[in-house]
Amino acid sequence: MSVDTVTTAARFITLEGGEGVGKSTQVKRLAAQLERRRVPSIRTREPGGTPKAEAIRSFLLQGKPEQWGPGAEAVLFAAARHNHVLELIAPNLAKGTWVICDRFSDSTRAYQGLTGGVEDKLIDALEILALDGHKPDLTLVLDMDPDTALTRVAQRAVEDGTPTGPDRFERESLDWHRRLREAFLVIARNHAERCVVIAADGSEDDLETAIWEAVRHRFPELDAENSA
Ligand code: T5A
Repeated sequence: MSVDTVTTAARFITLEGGEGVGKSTQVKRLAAQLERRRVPSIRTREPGGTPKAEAIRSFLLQGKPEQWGPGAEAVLFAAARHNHVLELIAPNLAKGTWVICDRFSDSTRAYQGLTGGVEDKLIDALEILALDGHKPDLTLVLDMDPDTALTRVAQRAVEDGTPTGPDRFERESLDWHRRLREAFLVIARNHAERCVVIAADGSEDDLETAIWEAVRHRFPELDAENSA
C-alpha cells in the first residue's frame, strides 16, 4: 500500500435494483469518489467477477427464459457468488481494499425469490453458503419506474448496436418488472439497518451526489480521515 493511501477499515458496498436503473454507471462514479480520497477500492459485478463466475453468467443470461427455472437459477447464481466471495471479495476486504459490487445476494432474493417464487428458506440457505459470512456493510437500492428504466436499456442497445437484443430478464413483461421493483423495496424495508433506497430517476450527477451522501453518512470515518 502506498504511503499516501487512506487506511479506513475496508467496507463492502453493493448496488441493487431492477434493469437499467443506473447501477453500473454509479458503481464507476462511487469508485472514482473513493479514489479521489485515496481510499483503495475495487469494482466488481454479479453474476461474475471471477473467471468461473463469469462462465456461469454467460450461460445463465443468454439462455431462453424457460431454460432453467427460478430454483435452478437461484442455485447457479449462488454457486457463482460463492466463488466470487472466496476468490475476490473476501481477499480484497482482508487486505483493506473496499469492494463495490454491481448486484449481490439481494438480486437472488428479488429475482428468483420474491418475483420468481423460490421459497425464502431455500434463498436463506443458499445465502449462508454463498456469502461465507461476508454480508455487505451498505446496500444502495436504486429505485425508479421500470418503464423508464427499460427505455434506457433499449436506447443503449440501439446506440451500441447490440446484436444479441435483450437478455434473459430484460425480456420479461412490464408487470413482472413492476413486481421486481416492489421486491427490492420489500428487501430494503426488511433490512433497513443495511439498505438505503435512492430515487434513481434523476440525472447521473444527481444520483452520484445522493449516493455519496448516503456513503458518507454510513461511514463517517471517510470525512474524519480526509479532515485529518
Ligand atoms: N440476476 C443477477 C438474477 O436474476 N439473480 C442474481 O442473483 C443476480 C446477481 C444481470 C442479470 O442477472 C439477473 C439480474 C439481471 O437481469 P446485467 O446485464 O448485469 O445482468 O443487468 P443489469 O444489472 O440490470 O445491468 P444494466 O446495465 O442493464 O443496468 P444498470 O447497471 O442498472 O444501468 P446502467 O448504469 O448500465 O445504465 C443503463 C443505461 O442508462 C443510462 C446509461 O448510460 C445506460 O445507457 N443511464 C442513465 N440515463 C439517464 N439518467 C441516468 N441517471 C442514467 N444512469 C444511467
